[in-house]
Amino acid sequence: MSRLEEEILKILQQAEKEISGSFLAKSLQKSRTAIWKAIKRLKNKGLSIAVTSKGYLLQDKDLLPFWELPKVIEELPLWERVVYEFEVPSTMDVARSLAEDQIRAVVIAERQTQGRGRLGREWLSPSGGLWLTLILLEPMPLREAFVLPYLSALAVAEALEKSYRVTPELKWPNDVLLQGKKVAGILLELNGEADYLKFVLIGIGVNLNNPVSHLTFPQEAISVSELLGGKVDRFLFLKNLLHAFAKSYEEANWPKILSRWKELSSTLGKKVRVQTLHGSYEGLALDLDDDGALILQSQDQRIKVYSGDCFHLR
Ligand code: BT5
Repeated sequence: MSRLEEEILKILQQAEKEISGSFLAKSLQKSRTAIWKAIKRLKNKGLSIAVTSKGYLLQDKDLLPFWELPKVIEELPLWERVVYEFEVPSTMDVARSLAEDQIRAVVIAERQTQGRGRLGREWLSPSGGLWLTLILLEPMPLREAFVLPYLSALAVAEALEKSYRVTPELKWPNDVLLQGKKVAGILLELNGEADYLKFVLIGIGVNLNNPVSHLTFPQEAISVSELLGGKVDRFLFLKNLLHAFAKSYEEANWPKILSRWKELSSTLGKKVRVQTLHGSYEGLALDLDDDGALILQSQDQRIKVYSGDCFHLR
């Protein structure tokens, strides 16, 4: 985003009604044509700005304070850059091309038009939620990658607790729940050779101010604003999330992560059905193994499952 676009947006974001082109031109000491061109560029990037005879009105009112984002990243050596977009098909794809160029970025979008979940499922990502992908370039052994979904879900849960004083629960393998409903999902994409990872993309989607509880999904959904009954501060959550993630990734204490995950888990101790690509297993969810597998007690045998969709049974 150019400096001029940024300045225009800051003014429009604070305005209650239309702001005229001449007012913007005067305050920013630019020509009206320059203002008009900058507005056009912003619209092309996916921002909703209504243009009326009285001027410009920003329709996206809940944007993150994007001018503060570089400062947040400066405090976190794990990343070197933040890429902020209004609308993209998926932050995963933006992140992938940055990772291929060896750029350690955090990619955030206000909206995704083709947000995705696991196995190519659709992830609804309208304005108001938080949709981001974290790029990790430090190569780690492939056999340790199992910890990343747990670490990420835990960071989301910790940030939710800290930002909003809510009590999240974790559902195997990668969901964060509030009152038993899905508030966040995590998507991991790995890229590696032999037994080492070149890069990892961690997609995190959190329902914050976007209404979701009216939508029909196999697993009921909820947003933080629906739970708390009012709009919440998304920037606060973003900062807490990035700090929580970076702290626990840098600490690299995997057993501690698994045990914290178990403490917050609503899956362990429940009867569950896990649907995997190879079949469906039913049993009591006993524990997580040290290699990240879910251990199921099914009649007289113990089964280890590494991935799949989990359904809590009554
Ligand atoms: C996930 O998949 O839960 C991973 C979601 C990851 C989304 C992030 S957003 C930033 C980054 N960019 C992307 O394109 N993706 C990542 P899974 O466990 O497969 O759950 C997907 C299922 O959740 C869908 O099939 C729906 O049933 C349901 N779903 C879709 N949108 C939802 C939403 N906003 N909230 C709750 N559930 C939703």
